[in-house]
Parts: sequence; C-alpha cells; structure tokens
Amino acid sequence: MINNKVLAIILGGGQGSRLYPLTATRSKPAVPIAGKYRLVDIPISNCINSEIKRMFVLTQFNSASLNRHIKNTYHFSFFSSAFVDVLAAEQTPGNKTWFQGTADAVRQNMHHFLTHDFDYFLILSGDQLYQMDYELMVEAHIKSGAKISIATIPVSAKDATEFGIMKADKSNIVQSFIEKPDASLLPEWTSEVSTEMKSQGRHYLASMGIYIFDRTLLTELMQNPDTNDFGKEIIPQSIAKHKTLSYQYEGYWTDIGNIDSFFEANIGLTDNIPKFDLYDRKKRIYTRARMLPTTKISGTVLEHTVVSEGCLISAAKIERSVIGIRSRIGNDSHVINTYMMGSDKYETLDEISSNKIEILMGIGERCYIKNAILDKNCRIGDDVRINGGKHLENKETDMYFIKEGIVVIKKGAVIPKGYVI
Ligand code: ADQ
Ligand code: ADP
Repeated sequence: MINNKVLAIILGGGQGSRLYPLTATRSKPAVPIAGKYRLVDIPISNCINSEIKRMFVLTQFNSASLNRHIKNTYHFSFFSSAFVDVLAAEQTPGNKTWFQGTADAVRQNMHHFLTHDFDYFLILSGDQLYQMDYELMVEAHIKSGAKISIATIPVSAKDATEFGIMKADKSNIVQSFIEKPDASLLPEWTSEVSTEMKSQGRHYLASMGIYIFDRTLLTELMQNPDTNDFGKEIIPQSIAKHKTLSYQYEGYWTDIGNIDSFFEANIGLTDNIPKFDLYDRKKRIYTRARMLPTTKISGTVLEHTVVSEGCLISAAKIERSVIGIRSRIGNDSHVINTYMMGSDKYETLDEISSNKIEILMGIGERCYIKNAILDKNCRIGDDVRINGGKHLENKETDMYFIKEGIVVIKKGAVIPKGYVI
C-alpha cells in the first residue's frame, strides 16, 4: 500500500498560451476533453486508480470552473484522508510574482505540502493523455534505491526535440540528460530499446515529465532559489549527484499541450479501437456525475462518432467527431472531424418559443462544420459553413481562432446565420 507514502502534485499549467483560446477564460486543468471530462480528470483518475488519494493541483490562475469541477466531482469518505486541493499562484509578503516555472510552482507551495505525512513526492503534468499505474513506478523507485525516478518512453527522432532526452545504463540508472535537444545533437542520444520500439523507429528515451522525488531530497533542492524548472534545471543538475532511475513505460501516452495535439487526441477517441481506453473498468476516468438525460438522435447518420449525454441531435450526418454534453445540432447539418464541447445549460422551451433568442446554443440547421473545435456554449447560426484545413492561414477574430488549419470557435461565440470561414 502506497496510500500514506505518496503525495501527488499535479502541475496544472503555466499561462496556458499554447492552448489559447481554450484557456482564455479558464485555467488549463479545466479545459474540457473527450466530451464530458476535463484535463485534470486524467492525472487525478490515474492517482485514484493507483491508490494515491492525496493530490494538489497547482495552477497559475484560479478559475471558477476548475474549483467548481473539483468541488463537485471528488468527494471522498468523511473518514478518509483523501483530498484534491487546488493551489493557485498567490501573492504573499515573501513572493510577489507568479510561478516562474514548474519547480518554482512547487517551491512556492512547499509549506502546504510539508504539513502532510508522506515519503515521496509524485510530480505529474496536467496536460497528458495516458493511463498509468503509478504504484508500480513507486515500487520500482523504492526497489532501486534511487532518490529520483523519471518515467520515460521511447520516441522517434521527429518527436525527440520536444522532450527531455536521457541515456541510462543497464540497470536503468540515468547517466545523462538533455532538455529538448537540437536536432543536430540527436545522433549522440540514441538508446537501446525493445525490438517493438525499434521497429517503430523510437530510439530515444524521453522524459514523460512524471517524477518521483524522495521527500528529503526535494525539500533540500527547493532551497536553491535559482532553479525554476524541473526539465531545464533540477533534473539535469541532479543526475550526477543523486541516483536517478529511468522507469520505462511503453503504453499509450501523449502530450496534449497544444491545439493540434489536443485536437488529435480528442478525435482519436473515434477510432475503432482508440489508443486511450475509456472503457476499461480497472482504469476508469472519473468526472463530475451530472445526472443528465439521455441523448436523443433523429434521422442522423453517425460514423465513428462519440456522443455524450444530454444531446439533442437531428443533423444529417456526423463523422469522426466527438460531441460533448448537452449539444444541440439542427436538421440537415453535416459535422466532420470536429470536437464540439457542448453546453453548460439548456435553453428552456419558454425561452425558445418567446423568440428572444436569435441564435440558439449549439449548431443550427443546414450547417457544414469540418476540422473544428467548438468551445462550450457556442451559437452557430443556420447555414454556417466552417471548412477548416491547411488551406486556412493562422488568424484570430472575436469569434474564432485558426491554428494550423484547425478552426477553434471561442467559448460562447455567436456565429451569424450564413457566415463562412
Ligand atoms: P514541457 O511540457 O515543455 O516539458 P513545462 O512547460 O515545464 O514542460 O510543463 C510541464 C507541466 O507543468 C505541464 O503540465 C504544464 O502545464 C505545467 N506547468 C508549466 N508551468 C507551470 C507553472 N508555472 N505552474 C504550474 N504548472 C506549470 C516537460 C519536461 C520534459 C519532458 C516533457 C514531457 O521538462 O523534459 O520531456 O515535460 O511532456
Ligand atoms: P460542467 O462540468 O457541466 O461543464 P460547469 O462547472 O461549467 O459544468 O457548470 C455548468 C453550469 O452550471 C454553468 O452555467 C455554471 O455556471 C453552473 N453551475 C454549476 N455549479 C454551480 C455552482 N455551484 N454555483 C453557481 N453556478 C453553478
């Protein structure tokens, strides 16, 4: 049982600029994924499934939707020591700035952590999609006698420049580490990997940004005020001095820190056998229990589509799309390769029949929507055409944001009838 040995710290995000505009009005952990969850549900569920039940979520700004989500979702037994606490960057007499980086975020909250009884810090990223049993990693950490463990995954040369890359010896003890190496340096950084990984061209051992630190060591390291980041400073400076284990993982893991990877991870859920398995009872992903009504669909052809609860759909066709909670999609509309996050509420029949609402929440009639992310509470008028794709240039308006061909309709945006993007 690692229950009382581990305290989990979830790095909920810096300014979240890479996920803009999804992070324009909410903190990164609160960004909705997969139709009904939020980003923070992934590491929290992994912790719960691994019997780790004390978690802090560090975030740069405190959004109402994050606090509400955590408060409404994670209820533990009255007699349990389990908790999920959000710690937002705060100004104190000793510190007037925001978190300067991941290690600084941990440093500034050390006084909150150290009041608890535990032996190991488990540091997690808040923007990754994966299901991992941290208990096995903690066991490997203890068995190896290491002071630090880093979860690692083999990656290809194309991806290697995005990650911390390391080399380990035969007993998986890390010998050297470089944060996001330049492509020209890569030939020196290949590692021995399994035959399967080799066959996929994944020759580089990347840090997954998941760390275990002995409590005493991290407490000591945090006393140096000049180190602000785990990847840039703490890890590279520590490996020569403190035994560091590479805990290799070969399951599905993806970083969803930018619009493109966020979009792909969501749309990937529509595959025949998605790499991220939401249907495995032992690796359940938890979220808020909303008690929504069933979804009603009429006259719609659905192909490789995931539909959440409480939707009202009478579109002509929906293909390779993820449709979020309470979505409404009108007659004769086509939705292709799109992640629609859904809505926070329904408009009442009275509101609708009073004709006070010019454009209803959701997608109207005869629309064509392709390669798009529709943030929550959008109102897409009738006959709107959104044809995302690489032919579109990056662009921002009050209503939308285009990044690498993906059209992101901003939260609550109203797209007038007949509008074309
Ligand atoms: P990056 O993901 O580029 O690389 P970083 O931007 O520091 O590193 O983010 C790590 C996590 O911390 C993310 O979840 C991020 O949202 C969060 N975060 C960032 N700044 C924060 C802050 N000020 N307060 C709270 N949370 C913050 C890291 C490692 C690499 C490794 C990759 C794997 O540095 O070595 O390969 O993760 O994804
Ligand atoms: P979801 O998780 O379903 O997306 P949100 O947390 O965004 O839900 O809330 C859904 C809606 O309910 C929003 O309109 C929000 O303002 C409202 N809401 C939910 N809980 C509360 C609360 N405790 N106080 C005020 N409004 C709330």
